[in-house]
Amino acid sequence: MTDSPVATDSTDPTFALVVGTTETAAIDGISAAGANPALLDHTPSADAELVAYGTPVYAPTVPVSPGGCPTPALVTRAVRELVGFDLLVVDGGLSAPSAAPTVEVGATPGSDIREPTPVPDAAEIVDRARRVGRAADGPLVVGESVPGGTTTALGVLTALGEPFGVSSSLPTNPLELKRRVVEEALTASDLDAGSLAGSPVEAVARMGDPVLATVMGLVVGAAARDAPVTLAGGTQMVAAAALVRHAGVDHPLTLATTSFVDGDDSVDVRAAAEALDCRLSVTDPGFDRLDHAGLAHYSDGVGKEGAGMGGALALARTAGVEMASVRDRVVARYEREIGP
Ligand code: AAM
Repeated sequence: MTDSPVATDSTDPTFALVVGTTETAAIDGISAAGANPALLDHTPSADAELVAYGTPVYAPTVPVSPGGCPTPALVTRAVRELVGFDLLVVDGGLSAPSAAPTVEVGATPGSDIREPTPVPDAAEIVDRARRVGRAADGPLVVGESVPGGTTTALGVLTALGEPFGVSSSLPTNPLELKRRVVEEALTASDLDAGSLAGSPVEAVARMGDPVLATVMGLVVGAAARDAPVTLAGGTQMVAAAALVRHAGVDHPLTLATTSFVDGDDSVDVRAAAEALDCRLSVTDPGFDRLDHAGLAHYSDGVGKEGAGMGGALALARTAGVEMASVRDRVVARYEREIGP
């Protein structure tokens, strides 16, 4: 392992972006990963199109938060234009069509976690994704887009008995609401906190979302071929790391996130990474150096992470690309896709 911000070796990484949905996102006030509730379902499809093509194709619009914070997929795309990484979009349960070429692992949209089994096919999804992770080339960098995903991550962490909190796409994390939803989900699934510590796949099936099942499988597969693995994201990737550890995998893992997650007072991502034996890489894109109203939302704690942004920024650093170049490219993308 090197001191590089991402886990890599001399070969080019595969950047897997897992995109999907959970009906948990429809709970009022739980997510800002879309301008309004009707658009949340389109966010993962749009994020995949943005990273693949640089522009929405079937998706109606570039995802923004209700206040106008642009999707982190813009940042991942900007880095891709500068670094040129290989992209593998995996359908982790999309509910709207995406024009991005996708790999199927049998995932369908996740139900609300207050249903007894929101991801009934979790075992099959994990197994298929494992085979994809095993077959992919080079180091694996894996990111996600699933609105409501921090709530399902909290569900999984709770079922596993892990004490870590989760972050949020909202500037003020609705943690009370999330805890209440997770309590109701435990009751609906007839579980207690920690009762699935020995059954990670069941923890995703009963308390999680199909994206987490897919990420878990990809990582287990990449670990089996001894590839360097980077979890590109924040606290949802903490839940993925917990699933992998509870599956008995002790392969080295890097968690590559943004300074916005690291700076989130509602959660201690450093402690979580350490407890799960993950190397932590934090990158600050320096948006506060720009006088840009859209990107300034990040400095205000909106968005924070998603679509593999932290891992993409880490890849830029590894490739020797200055953050100033990344910022220029993000602004150019923003102006083309959203406006001046
Ligand atoms: C993904 N696309 C996004 C976005 N995310 N577009 C705009 N803003 C975001 N934050 P929550 O649980 O609060 O919904 O946060 C998780 C979501 O936010 C995920 O979809 C993640 O990729 C990010």
